[in-house]
Amino acid sequence: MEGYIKRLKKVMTIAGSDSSAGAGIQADLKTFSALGVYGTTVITTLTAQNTKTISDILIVPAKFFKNQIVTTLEDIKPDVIKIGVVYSKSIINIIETILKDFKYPIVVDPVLYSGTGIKLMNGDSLEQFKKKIIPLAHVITPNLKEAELLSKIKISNKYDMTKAALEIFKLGASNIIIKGGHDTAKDSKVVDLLFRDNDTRPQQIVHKRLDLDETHGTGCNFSAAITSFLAKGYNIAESFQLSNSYVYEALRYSNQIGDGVPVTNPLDRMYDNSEKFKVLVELQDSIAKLEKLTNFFELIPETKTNFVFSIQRPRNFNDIAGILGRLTNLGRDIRTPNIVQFGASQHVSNAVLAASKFNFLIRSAINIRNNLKIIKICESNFKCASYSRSKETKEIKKKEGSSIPWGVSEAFRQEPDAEIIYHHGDIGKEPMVIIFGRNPKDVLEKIRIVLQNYVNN
Ligand code: PXL
Repeated sequence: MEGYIKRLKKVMTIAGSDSSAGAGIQADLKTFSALGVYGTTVITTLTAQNTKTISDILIVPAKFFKNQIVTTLEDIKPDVIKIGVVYSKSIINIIETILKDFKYPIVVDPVLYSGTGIKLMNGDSLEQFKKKIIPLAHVITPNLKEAELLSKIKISNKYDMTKAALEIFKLGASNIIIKGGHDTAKDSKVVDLLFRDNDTRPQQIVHKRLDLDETHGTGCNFSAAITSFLAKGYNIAESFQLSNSYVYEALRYSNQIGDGVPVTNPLDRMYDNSEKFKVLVELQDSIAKLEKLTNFFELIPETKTNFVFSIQRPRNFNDIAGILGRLTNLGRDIRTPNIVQFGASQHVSNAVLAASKFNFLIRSAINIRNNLKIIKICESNFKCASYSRSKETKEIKKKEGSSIPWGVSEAFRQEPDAEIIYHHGDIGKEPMVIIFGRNPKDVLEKIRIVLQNYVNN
C-alpha cells in the first residue's frame, strides 16, 4: 500500500478569508493547487468583500484560532508555512508562541492594506508584528508601500529600496523580496529585488509594466508561489524567478469578475494545460481516420497538408496542436509523420487563430489543394469566402507569417459564417483552400464530403 501513496509536498497558510476569493486564503489555495503542493488553511479573519471594497471583518476568536493551528500541525507537518493577514495582537502572539519553536521555513507576506485600500492590520498591531512575526521570516515579501511602513524609509528609487531592506534585515528577516509593482510613479518597468542574508547587493528582475492600474490577489499569489517553490525544493533565488514569471502570467490574464478591480487568474495555465491531452488525442484519432480515406492524396497540395486543433481561447500557435512535418503525398498514398505536437504548425494554426476571433467555436482546420473542381464542390456544399493575395499590402507581404491572418480576416469580414476559405495564389504562391470546423471530427466530415464529390464526378 505504501508504494501507492503519492507524497505531495505540504504547505500551510495562516491568513484571512476573502469572500470574493481573489486574495487571502482562497488565492493561496488556488496557487498551491496550480503549482502542485497540498495546502492547509488556518484562518485568522473573515472579510466580507467584493472587487470594490471590504464591508466587514470578523476576527476569529483566539481560542479557536489557536486550535486550528495546533490541531492541523499535530497531524499534518508542512514543508513551508506562509503567513498573510494577521490583523490583531492576540493572533500575532499565538502565531509567535506556536511557531517560534518549530524549524519550518516561514514566508511572511506583510499585508497591511487591501488592494482596495482597507486596513488589514489593527492600528496598534504593527509594532507587535515587527517584533514577533518578522523575526520568524525566512523570507518576507513587502510591496513598496509595505516596505516603507516597515522600514520608515520613503522609497522613490532602487537606492531607497536597499536602505529599506537594511532596516527590515535589522527586524530579523533572513531574506527580503521588495516588489516594485505598486509603484505610484507608474514607471514603464517594474523592478523586483531579492536581498539575501544581510547582503545589500540584490538580485533583480525587471518586467515591462502591464497596462493594469490595480489588481486584486497579486501579493497573495506571489507569496503563495514562493511558498510552493520553496516546498518543492527550489532555493530562494530560483523560487524568486519562478514565482515572478508565474505571477506575471496570472496578472496578464486577470479577469474582470466584478465592477471593481480586476482579479488575477492564478489557475489560467492550469485550465489550458488540462485541455491539452484531450486535444492531442482527438486530433490523433482524426488523423488516423484521415489516413484511411481512399484517395485523400488527391487533395494534398504541393506545400503539403496540416491538420490542427486548438485549446479553447488560444493565445498563440503554441496553444494549437498540429502535425510535425505535415501530411505528404506519396504517389497514390499519403505519409504522416505521426507526431502531433503543440506549436507544430504555423500556417494553418495562424488561420485558426484569425478565424477564432470572428467565431470562437472554430478550433480546428485543414488545408487542401485549390483547383476549379474543388472550389465548385466547396461552394455548393458549404459557406465559403475567399480573398485575393494580390491585394496584400507591402507590409503584409514583407512580414513573415502575416499573410494568412490578414487574408482569413478579410474573408471572415465578408462572410462571418464561413466554413471554408480559399485564395487563388499569387506569383510564386500556391492557391489554397482551408476547411474550418469546431473539432477535427467536424473537419473530417467536411473532407469526406469534398472527397466523395471529387472522385465520383
Ligand atoms: O491582497 C492582500 C489581502 C490578503 N488577505 C486578504 C485580503 C487581501 C486584500 O484584499 O482581503 C484576506
